[in-house]
Amino acid sequence: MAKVGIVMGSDSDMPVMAKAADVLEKLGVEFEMTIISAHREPDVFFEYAKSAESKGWKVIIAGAGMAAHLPGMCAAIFPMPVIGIPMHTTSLGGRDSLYSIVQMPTGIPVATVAINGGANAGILAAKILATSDDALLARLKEYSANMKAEVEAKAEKLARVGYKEYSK
Ligand code: RP5
Repeated sequence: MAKVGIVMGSDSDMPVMAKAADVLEKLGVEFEMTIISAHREPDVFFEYAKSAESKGWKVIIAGAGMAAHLPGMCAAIFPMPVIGIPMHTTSLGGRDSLYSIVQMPTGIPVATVAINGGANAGILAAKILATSDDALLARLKEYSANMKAEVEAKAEKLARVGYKEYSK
C-alpha cells in the first residue's frame, strides 16, 4: 500500500518530481504520483488533499513552480508531513516558487527542500517513514554508506591519476 503521495502542479515539473519517485523506488517505498493544479482545478485539488489520510498516506511530496500554492494548501488540509519542492522558473530563477512554499504561516509548516531538490524530497520522505520502520532505516543506512564509498572512490582516483587526467 502506498505510504507517500507525490503531486505536482504540471507535467512540466516531471523531470524534478521523477527524482523523488526514483529514490523512493530504490528504497522500496510505495507511492502514488499524480498531476493536480491547485489553481486550474481547485475542486480536484481539495478532493485529493481531503482523501489523502484515508488512503493511508503518511507523507505528501508536493512540487510546484511560480505562485506555488500546491504544497502549502496540501499542508493546510493533510494532517501529516508535507514536503515541498520549489521548481526552477525562467523569470525569477525559482525564488518565486521557493518563497511561496517556504514562507508558511505559523501552524502550517511545509518541509521545503532546495529549488529542484527532487531527490532530497524523496530521501526526506523515506527518513520520516523510517522513524517507525526498521527495515527502511537499514536501507537508508546502506544508501548513505554507498554515497560515502562513491566519494572515497573519487578521492582515490584523484590521488591515483592526478587532477589533469581526472578533469579530462
Ligand atoms: C505551476 O506552474 C506548476 O507547478 C508549474 O511549475 C508551473 C508552470 O505550469 P505549466 O504552465 O507548465 O503547466 O502551477
